[in-house]
Amino acid sequence: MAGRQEGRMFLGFDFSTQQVKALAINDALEVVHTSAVQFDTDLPQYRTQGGCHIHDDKLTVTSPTIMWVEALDVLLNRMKKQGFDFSKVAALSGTGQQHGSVYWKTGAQSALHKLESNLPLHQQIKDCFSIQDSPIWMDSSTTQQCQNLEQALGGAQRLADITGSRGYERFTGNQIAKIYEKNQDAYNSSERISLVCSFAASLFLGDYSPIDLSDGSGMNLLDINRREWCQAALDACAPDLKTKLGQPVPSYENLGAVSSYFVDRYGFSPDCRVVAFTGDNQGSLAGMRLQEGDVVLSMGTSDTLFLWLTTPQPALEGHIFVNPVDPLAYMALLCFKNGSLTREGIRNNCADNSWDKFDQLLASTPRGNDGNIGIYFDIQEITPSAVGVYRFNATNEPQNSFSPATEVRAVLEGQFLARRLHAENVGFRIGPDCRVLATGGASSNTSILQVIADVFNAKVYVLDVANSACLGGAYRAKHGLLGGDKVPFSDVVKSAPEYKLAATPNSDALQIYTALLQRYKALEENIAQS
Ligand code: ADP
Ligand code: XUL
Repeated sequence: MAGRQEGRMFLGFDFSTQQVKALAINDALEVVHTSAVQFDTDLPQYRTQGGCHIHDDKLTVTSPTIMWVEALDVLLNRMKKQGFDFSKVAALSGTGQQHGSVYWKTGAQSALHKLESNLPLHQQIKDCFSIQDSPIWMDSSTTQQCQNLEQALGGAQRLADITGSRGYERFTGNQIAKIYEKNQDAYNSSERISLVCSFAASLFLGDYSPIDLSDGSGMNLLDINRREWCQAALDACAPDLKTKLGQPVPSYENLGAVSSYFVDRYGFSPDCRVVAFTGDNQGSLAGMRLQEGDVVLSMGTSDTLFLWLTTPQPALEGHIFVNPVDPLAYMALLCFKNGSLTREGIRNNCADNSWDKFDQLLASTPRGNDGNIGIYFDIQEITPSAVGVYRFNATNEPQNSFSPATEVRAVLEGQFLARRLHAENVGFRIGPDCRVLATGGASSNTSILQVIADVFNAKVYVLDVANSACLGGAYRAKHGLLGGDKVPFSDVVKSAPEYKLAATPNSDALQIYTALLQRYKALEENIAQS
């Protein structure tokens, strides 16, 4: 086993929208501790709802930067009271909500260097920020800045080719551009701009942490092919931005020892290493131990796909990031808003609110649904940009309704054909070793998993990974300590629990769904265009 040592632990933190979490694993990768601090309830003085403030325009969404610092104080104190032995932590890493940004005022770096262990962190750095309220990923106030950036780089597709995504309101470059336009003094007095993840790493380091290449890909600023800032994108957003962002590093970078503040106050070992933090989605990819050829299909309220890509094909939909465990590879993130709630709606209409009845209706229909195809975008879909409910028979004629059994199969086949289509649109190829790793509420339904196996013509495994982002942080801490470029991440996590095989494709699935996919693609394209 890669470098196993008795007694030592690895810590992962997750600075997410609603809470800060910590999770520790031992050297055998078993989870030995978890703790969390909820912003709304544990720190009510900041008056957040869901960890943020939605401003009157309904578009601007921020969180008080210092709240995140105080949450860390509370979290570490709690762990100390619970008897957590910080001296055993060999390395720590973590994640942050993607895209959010922190503005360090001139002089903040020297404040980080001089932290005094007898005082809480938040008291010492409360005056270190030139912007008090960090814009977060829920912000959608920067449409104008996105248009400017796309125009400056030669169009939306060109921006996607370079940075992995077309212009998105929440992406940090556009947020920085807005701050520069609206509050030039604050921008000019910022000596450093961090992402939420690199900000969190900076607290542990007692110095500015670089931005990692993977979360850095969520800014519309990084050239994901050359793995360095795209100067034209920086120039289009704000002056002198390169200096303020610092040089990006691979996500497994071992950044140095933990600040003496944490050694003296909490009993960390002075040898404890801080490994670069990354985005929460990237952390989940690591926590779920995605490998080349794998797809994660997360079916919570909405459906999200994580893909491991070697040759990405940036598109006008979805996001391509540098891969967080292998900087020569990529990951894609695709969000589908019409997921579980759409399936649930059809269960309620066609199957008397019962998943059992839903499963029976599904079993009563043949794979391929006699050529019937349904597309159910109850609410405005993200991937693709379209809305409405559409039904077609085997000769592509629009239908007003389907029988309940046809409707049940149509929603599942339509949704998973869409997941596969859009995965292939950004460069994913289903190879013979492809595994679909299913997670989230709907992954408890084996009938649904069978449809996924057939549509993808791949084995489906179920993953029951709680706190995957945090767990990914702990795994990545170990990877970084062992030298991220020397040991493959897959070796480091080899001893983690096996996945459970849940569904295997039927022998006729390839033929049926290859044909159906072609038809689905043409029908969906028509809908998206109109
Ligand atoms: P989130 O993390 O977004 O809150 P969850 O991962 O808890 O969501 O998933 C919740 C969803 O799981 C529900 O909306 C429900 O539709 C779906 N779900 C739960 N059980 C089943 C089932 N047996 N079959 C299909 N879907 C299910
Ligand atoms: C991803 C995104 C969200 C945040 C949530 O692009 O905006 O998933 O990372 O924490």
